[in-house]
Amino acid sequence: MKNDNLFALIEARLPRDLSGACLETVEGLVYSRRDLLHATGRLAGWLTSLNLPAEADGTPARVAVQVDKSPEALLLYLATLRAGLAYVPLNSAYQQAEIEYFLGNAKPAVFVCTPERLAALEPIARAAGVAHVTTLGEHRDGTLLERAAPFPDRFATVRRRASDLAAILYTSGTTGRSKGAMLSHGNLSSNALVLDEFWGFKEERDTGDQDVLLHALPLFHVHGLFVAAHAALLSGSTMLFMNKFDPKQVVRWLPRATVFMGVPTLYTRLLAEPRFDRHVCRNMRLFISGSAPLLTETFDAFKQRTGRAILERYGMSETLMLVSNPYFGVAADRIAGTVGVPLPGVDVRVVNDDGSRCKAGEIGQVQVRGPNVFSGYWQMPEKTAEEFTPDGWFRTGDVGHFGGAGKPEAYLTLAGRAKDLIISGGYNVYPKEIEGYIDEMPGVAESAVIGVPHPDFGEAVAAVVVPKGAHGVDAAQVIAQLKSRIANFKVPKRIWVVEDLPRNAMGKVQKNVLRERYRDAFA
Ligand code: MLC
Repeated sequence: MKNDNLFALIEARLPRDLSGACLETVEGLVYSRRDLLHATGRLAGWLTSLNLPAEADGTPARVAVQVDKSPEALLLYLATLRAGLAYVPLNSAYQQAEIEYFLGNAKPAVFVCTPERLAALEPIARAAGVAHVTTLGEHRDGTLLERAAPFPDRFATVRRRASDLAAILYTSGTTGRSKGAMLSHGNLSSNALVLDEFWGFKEERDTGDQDVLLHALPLFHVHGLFVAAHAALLSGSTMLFMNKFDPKQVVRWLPRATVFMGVPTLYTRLLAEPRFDRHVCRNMRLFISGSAPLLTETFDAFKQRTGRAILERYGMSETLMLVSNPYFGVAADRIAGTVGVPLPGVDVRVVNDDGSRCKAGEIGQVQVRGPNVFSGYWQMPEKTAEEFTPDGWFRTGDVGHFGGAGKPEAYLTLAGRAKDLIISGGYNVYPKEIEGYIDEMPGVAESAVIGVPHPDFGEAVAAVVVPKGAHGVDAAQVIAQLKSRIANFKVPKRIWVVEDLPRNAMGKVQKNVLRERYRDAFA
């Protein structure tokens, strides 16, 4: 039987000579392909020794991880796949109450956190029934590596079918609670293989050139964990690994790189660096942007400064990558403001409310079907059913149009969101969740959370709050309280206290009026 485990695919692609670097940190550590195999072998050996039972239906045990970015965090992800278990990455900004929810929901058998957070998080993990709690620090410290050290370097990668669960990625929910998107080995590998060709990694390999990917994104989301890391691992590229995005460091290391992936905020911050220029980019063949809309002015400024056209693509946790601007062809084929064409093997349609296809230029709902699309939300069958059409297409929640305004008909332009979602610096934030926290504070009658244009984050979270009673609301205190409870990127950057919220005839809060009113708040 063929092994559809994604790690088996990575192994099959390894060159015969394992001594080459697959990962180098900017601090000077070098991990060869042999190091990758051995370290993931030991970690997978330790995980396997725990005899973690699968669910009755065969769903593998889960390994939940909230650590800072480091090469070992990536190795832990790969080892989890290798051991046939399911990986649950958690944003390092999440606070205790958020972690409590994720552990209670995913019911992992193993939880890995930073040494610093162990005291606070271990009781929460135990209360959620987690059997094994261990730690991993940013600099190879913590108990995880000690536990794995005695295990052999060799490990036979566990057999998995394409439909078997590989990872659960939590995405914020419209109703406030996060949903776990279940991704299979088949989802991950089909998407990685398509991108390998579509973005030219295969061609570089075939012509004997070696790509060097500068990896500066976090490791707990689709973009950094899957898109960037899989591209490098499958193509035999070297990853230049940065634990945190720092534009000065990027400028320093770019001359060694050929590919960079980022959210738009990374590109605007790079443009703010005076030393970021054509010379620094001289070896670069590709800059990719995603996770949030790239402004045409950023695309243009980047092209002017570097001579390179950023390739914008479109994806989400539930579908991985579905649409991309082209790599091959002239750079002019990358059209600013569009997210490009459906990837090979991925079906994308734009439909009216009645399900009929929209004409070119006509705005409708974007839906997708293909081997990249997840199997559903973890233990939420009703929610899953709602998000798929009766004929099996996933409703992305985005609205857009093919063609129109002089653009080729194959190109998709996103025109907005059907769901009330804010994307701040590449992180998704659902207003409902934040409103829930604000509304339960004493002195608050109600609130409306909105996204407001922001020069650095694209959109910033902001809140409009109506006080209850005579004492009013102290905006600074609301912010301070939120900071102690939820991930910092979700905390409103501004709060306006008002007497009442604008409502329509049906009594619904008119967020569009608020967005318009505060549009220039961060200008
Ligand atoms: C940090 N801060 C943010 C923020 N990131 N505020 C709003 N939005 C964000 N995204 C705030 C912190 O709360 C803090 O505020 C202050 O900035 C400094 O924190 P920091 O941690 O030092 O920030 P920094 O390192 O500068 O982070 C900025 C960033 C980061 C842009 C590098 O946000 C980032 O890495 N974004 C990438 C997200 C990503 O990978 N998305 C992929 C999703 S996958 P205070 O007040 O506490 O000082 C996906 C699918 C797909 O969407 O298609 O790719």
